[in-house]
Amino acid sequence: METVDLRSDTLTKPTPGMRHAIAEAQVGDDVFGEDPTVNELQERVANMLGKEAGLFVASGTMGNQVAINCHTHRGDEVICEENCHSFNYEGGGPAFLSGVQMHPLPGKLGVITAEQIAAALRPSDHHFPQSRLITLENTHNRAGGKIYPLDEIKKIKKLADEKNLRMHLDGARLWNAHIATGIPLDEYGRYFDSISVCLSKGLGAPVGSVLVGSREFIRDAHRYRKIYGGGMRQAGILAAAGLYALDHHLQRLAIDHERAKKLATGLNALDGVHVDLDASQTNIVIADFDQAQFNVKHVASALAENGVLSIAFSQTKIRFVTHLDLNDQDIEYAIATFNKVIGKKAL
Ligand code: TLP
Repeated sequence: METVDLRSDTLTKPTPGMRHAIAEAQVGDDVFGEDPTVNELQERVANMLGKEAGLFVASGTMGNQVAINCHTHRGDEVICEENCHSFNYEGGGPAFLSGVQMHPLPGKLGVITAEQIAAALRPSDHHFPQSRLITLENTHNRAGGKIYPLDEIKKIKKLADEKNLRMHLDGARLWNAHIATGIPLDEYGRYFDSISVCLSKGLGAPVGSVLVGSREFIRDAHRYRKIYGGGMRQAGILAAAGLYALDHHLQRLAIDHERAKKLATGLNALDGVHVDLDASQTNIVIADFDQAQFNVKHVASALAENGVLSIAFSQTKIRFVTHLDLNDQDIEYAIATFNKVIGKKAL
C-alpha cells in the first residue's frame, strides 16, 4: 500500500544532492567561531532578512526561546496570539527558561491586531508585569498556514515603537509566506528586532534554524545558545544542508502551496468537512469536521489504515501538511482516499 505522509513538513529526508553537499562541507569548531560553513549560512540568512547578524541554532524552539530570553527580564510579559507555537508547544519554555509570563490574546486565524495589543498593554505601575515583547507567527501553524497581513504587522510595529516594546517573529515558515506573497524577506525583516527561521520544515534540511537580529542581539543570543547546550562543534555538515536547501528548495515551495490548495479543495467538497480556504494560503491544511457526523480520531485512523497519515489537532480538526517528499500522484491518492474514507461517512 502506498503511504502518503501528510503529518508535517518536518518529516522530509535529505535528498541525494543535499547529502552530497553535507559530505563535501568545509568544517571547523563552531564554538570557536571557526566553522566556515556555519558562518556562511549565518551571514547569508541574516542578509536575506536584512539583519546584521545570524546564529545557527538546533531548532525552531531554541530560536524562539533564546530570542525571548534576550529580549526580556524575569517577571516581564510577552504578548502573543493564543494558538502560537511558543505558547502551546515549547514545553512552557518562556516561564521555565526566561521567567516571563505569556499574555495570549485571541486571534482571528492566528492574527492579533495592533488595537488588541494596545488594549492589553499593562499600565506602568509596580502591581503589573512589565509588557516587554510582542511575538508573532508567520505563517501561522495552527491557523492552517495563514499569512500574517503585512499591513497589520506595520501597525503593530508602530505601536511597539511608541511603547518601547520589542518585536520577535517566529518565522519557522516565513519562507512560505515570502514565496506565496512575493513580499521580500528583508521587508518582513524591517518590522522585527529578531526573527527565527527554520531550515528543517518546508526547506527540507534535516536539522536547524537561524536566529537573526542586530549584532548586539546576536552577541547575547550566542551566550544563551551556549547556556542551553546548543553550542555545536563541526556543525558545518548541518549548515551545508541549510545552504543547499536555500539554493534548491526555496522557490519550489510554490509547488507545496499548489498541492495544499488541491487537498484543501478536495476536503472542502466533502459533506460535513470545512476548510477555511482563506487560511489555507501556503502548505498547511486544517480540516474542520462536523462533530455530529465525525469523530476525528476515527477519521485519522481510517485514513492511516489506507496509507494517508495526518495529525488530529483538536476534537474537530485534522492537519495535513505538504512538503518536498511528496509528488502529484501522492496528492491524487490522498484526495481519492478522502473521498473513499470520509465521503462514505459513519466515522
Ligand atoms: N512545529 C511542528 C510541531 O511542533 C507542531 C510541526 O509539525 O509543525 N514554530 C512553529 C510555527 C512551528 O510550527 C514549529 C514546529 C516550531 C516553531 C518549532 O520548531 P522545532 O520543531 O524545530 O523546534
